[in-house]
Amino acid sequence: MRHFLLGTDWGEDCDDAVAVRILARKHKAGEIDLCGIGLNTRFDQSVPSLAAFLEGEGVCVPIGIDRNCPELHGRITYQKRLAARRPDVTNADAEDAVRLYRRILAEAREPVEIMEIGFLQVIAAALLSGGDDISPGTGMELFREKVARVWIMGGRWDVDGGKEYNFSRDATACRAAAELVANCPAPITFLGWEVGATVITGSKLGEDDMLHLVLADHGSAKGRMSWDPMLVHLAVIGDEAGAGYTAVSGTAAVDPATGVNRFTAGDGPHRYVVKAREDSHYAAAIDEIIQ
Ligand SMILES: [Ca+2]
Repeated sequence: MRHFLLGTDWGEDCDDAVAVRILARKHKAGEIDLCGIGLNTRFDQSVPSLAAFLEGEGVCVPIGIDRNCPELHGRITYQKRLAARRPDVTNADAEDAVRLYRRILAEAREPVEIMEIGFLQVIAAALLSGGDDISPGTGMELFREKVARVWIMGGRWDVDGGKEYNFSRDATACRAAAELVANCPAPITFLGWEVGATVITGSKLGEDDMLHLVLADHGSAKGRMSWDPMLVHLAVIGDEAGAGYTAVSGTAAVDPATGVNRFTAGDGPHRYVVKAREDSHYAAAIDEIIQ
């Protein structure tokens, strides 16, 4: 059994919800162990809406939230309907996400893989953390001992000097992406913006399906680009070629001031994926899981 942590910017975009459904279905089927979910954005209804969504999926997974993240008031669309199902839950009920990451890694008896489909400040802070009451080990020690691979939806790898939202939204996002990519002792596979932008999933859900309502509330009732679902689907398969991609190996770097990413091909700890199949192949695979 493979064990996964998920980091998500659950909030503005709805492709995170498609990704969470994939993981919930795989977890419920006993195909993977989803150990926890860390929220790297914080809106009024972040935790209650995610708790309601997970409950609707029939799974119970620990939720953490970045307590240092300023409360955001962006274009949130689908939290309100979900949060109404769990009026008993507030953001204060979730553990700090960095502590959640440290705790899960410290307690893990088998390797853990980390998937990130949002901003990287939580995983970067966990990596650069010092010992605490959870574990005397530093984040670097915990990662070296426990983290087998990191899977990241982020960057743009089809052009030199690509720039993508998860690495560049603000100064915190830029710095975190640079720190994580430069220091992570585990290998990283990136799925970039260019991979998911033309793959549409979620158009075949039933009218009453909770995920359909999420997509509809977002204005994407006919489906949404598939950045996050493609990343988690790739991670769950666990093999780039097996998931329908060519992997380019080398060393990635992110500019801490701008979030611009670059890649030097060759021997190195990083890979980014390039689609080896038609878009319809990935869309069909994901739609089959989420229906
Ligand atoms: Ca996301």
